[in-house]
Amino acid sequence: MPRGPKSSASVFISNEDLFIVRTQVGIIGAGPAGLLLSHLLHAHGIESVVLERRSQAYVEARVRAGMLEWGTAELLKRVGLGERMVRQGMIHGGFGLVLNGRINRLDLDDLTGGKSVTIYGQGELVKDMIQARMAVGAPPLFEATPTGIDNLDGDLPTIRFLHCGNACELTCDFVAGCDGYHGISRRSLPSGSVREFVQDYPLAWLGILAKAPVFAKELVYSPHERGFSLFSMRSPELSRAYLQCVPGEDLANWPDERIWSELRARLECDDGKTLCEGPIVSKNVTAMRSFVVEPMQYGRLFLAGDAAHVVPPSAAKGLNAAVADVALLAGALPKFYRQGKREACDH
Ligand code: RFL
Repeated sequence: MPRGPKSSASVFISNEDLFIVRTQVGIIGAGPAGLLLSHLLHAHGIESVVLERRSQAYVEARVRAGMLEWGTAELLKRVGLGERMVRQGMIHGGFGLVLNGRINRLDLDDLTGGKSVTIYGQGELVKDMIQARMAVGAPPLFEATPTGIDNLDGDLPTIRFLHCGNACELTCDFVAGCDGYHGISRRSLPSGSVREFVQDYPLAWLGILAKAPVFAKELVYSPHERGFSLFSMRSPELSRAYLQCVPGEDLANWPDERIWSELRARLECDDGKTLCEGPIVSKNVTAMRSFVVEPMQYGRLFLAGDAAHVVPPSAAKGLNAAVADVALLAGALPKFYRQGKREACDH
């Protein structure tokens, strides 16, 4: 346990139906940012409580990122979260770009001096992180819905939340807002305390996950007159693919046959390779948005990951940026506990 002004345990004190919890860092959101932050803080001897409004099954089943940059994969291995990723993830040393009916390979390994990327589903990573929290007796509190954050300017901010019908409070030294773009953390900041920049794009992505063998060993990006398309994967037997569509596209207009026929039209080249079809197990439409807030801190609240910035999924960047944010924050917070000054972790 670090020295410093507060090193209190995370305790539940039941006061009739009001539960009061005290911890060092209150983390809102059990996505990659919140779970990794909790893991990294634990390694520094700093206690945290993760509040997640959804169920464990829901957060583990969310189909989102798949491409982990080299730096992200290296960090996960270094901090003991990479064991299954190393066994099951797919290392890609390049990707294909369809131009003039041919797949042109860009050799990432060659261009970056060996910094290949790892294909490993966000849901799998979230499962690994939850297991790691459970292994040390600090599981996230699922189905806990924050209703407000008080005293962000003071020494002891408090997160009010509902859990199993009970009104609860989590009092902490710091709050980490890791609750994504739609979360409560950023909305709890006093108006005018931060600046927000948003760019919505006039297109969206229809994403599918299909139990179908991959048709290419690496990702294939295809700018096409019918609209952009990307072929990706989660394993050799599980294909992931995206089609550019209009924002708010109605999935009812996209039966499976139309999706496969559109993917074939946009992705297949003159090389004779054909897409393998299979049952589509997930379909969704994702808006394309760029967003950033600055600064990412107000008083004792730090924003991290999608709560602070969003890049369109085409960049394959959001999860990697979330990991970078919390690595930085987890490096700064121990300074507070060593020096006893909040300014030690200002940015
Ligand atoms: P998350 O993952 O949104 O997690 C936030 C968590 O907070 C919970 N929550 C709340 N909890 C309590 N109280 C509230 N009021 C709450 N409000 C929300 C949510 O339930 C959730 O569990 O944010 P985090 O941790 O910052 O992680 C960010 C990443 O999820 C995101 O940037 C990536 O998924 C973006 N992304 C990709 N990133 C990559 O680095 N590589 C990729 O290949 C990649 N592909 C993608 C993507 C995102 C996509 N979509 C669907 C947006 C592909 C797609 C299609």
